[in-house]
Amino acid sequence: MLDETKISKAIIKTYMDKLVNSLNIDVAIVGAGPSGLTAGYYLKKQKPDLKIALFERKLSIGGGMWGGGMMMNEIVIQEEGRKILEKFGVETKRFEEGYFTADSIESVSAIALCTVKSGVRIFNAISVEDTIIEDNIARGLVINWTSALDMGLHIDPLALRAAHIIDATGHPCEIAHLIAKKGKKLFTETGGITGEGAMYADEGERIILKNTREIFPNVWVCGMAANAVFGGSRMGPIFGGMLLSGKTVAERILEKN
Ligand code: 48H
Repeated sequence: MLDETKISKAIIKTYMDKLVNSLNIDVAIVGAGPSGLTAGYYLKKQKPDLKIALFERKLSIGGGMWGGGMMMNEIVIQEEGRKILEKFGVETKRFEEGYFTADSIESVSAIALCTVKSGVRIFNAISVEDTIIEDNIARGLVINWTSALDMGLHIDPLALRAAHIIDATGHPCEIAHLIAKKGKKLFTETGGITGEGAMYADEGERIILKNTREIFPNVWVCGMAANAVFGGSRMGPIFGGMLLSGKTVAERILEKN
C-alpha cells in the first residue's frame, strides 16, 4: 500500500536538504535562460567541487529560448555558438554560409539536462528580490517564493551567502538594478545602467563578450543582461552570444579565483 504521507515526507525532506545545502555556496546564478544555464554548466565542468545554485523565477527554465523567433521554435547560431550547442548534444543544421539553425525545444532540453547532470542545483519558482551587501561587497542573495510575490503577500524572504553572484536575468538585468537602486555604483562609465540598444544583431553578438564581466564586487553579468547594463545592442533570436557569454562568465570567475 502506498502511503501518501511518505510521498510528502520524501519531497519535503529531499527538497529542504537541497535548499539547506545551498545556503553557503560558491556561485549563485540568477536566471535559468540559456546564458545562466551555460554559465553553471561550464563552472561545474571546470571545477566539479564548486557549490552552485541557480534560482529561476518561473516554473519553467529556459528563459527566452523556447520561443525561438516570434514563437517559431527554431533558433539561429553562428559557428562558435554551434560548437557549444553540439557539445550539449544538439543537432544543428547549416542554413547558409555562417548561419546555422537548431530546434529551440531540443536546445533548451539538452542544455538544461547537461547543466542539471553537471551538478548545478536548480531552484525554480523562486525569485531573487534583493542582495546581501556588506561594506560595498555583495555577499549573497535574498530569495522568496515567486507565488508569494505575485500575490503581493507580505512575507519576509530568506537569504543565502555566495562568493560570486551571476546576473543572468536577461533584458531586465534585475540584479544590476537592485544594486543600483540601493545607491551603489556599478563598474560602468556612469556608475549606473545604460540600458540595451536597438536591434543591431552583428554589434550585439560582437560586444556581448566584452560586456560579460564583474559589475560590482562579486557580481557578474552575462547574457542579455550584460548588453542591457552596458548599452549593447539587442540581437533578436540569434543565441550564440548567450551561450558564449555564459561560458565566458564561467571562465572569468575561475580566472579571478
Ligand atoms: C529569478 C529571474 C529574475 C529574478 C529574471 O531572458 P533569458 O532567456 O536570459 P538570457 O540572457 O540567458 O538570454 C536572453 C535571450 O533569451 C533573449 O531574450 C534574447 C537573445 N533576446 C534578443 C532580443 O533582441 O530580444 O532568461 C532570463 C531568466 C528568465 O527565465 C527569467 O524568468 C529569470 O531569468 N529571472 N529569476 N529571480 N529576479 N529575473
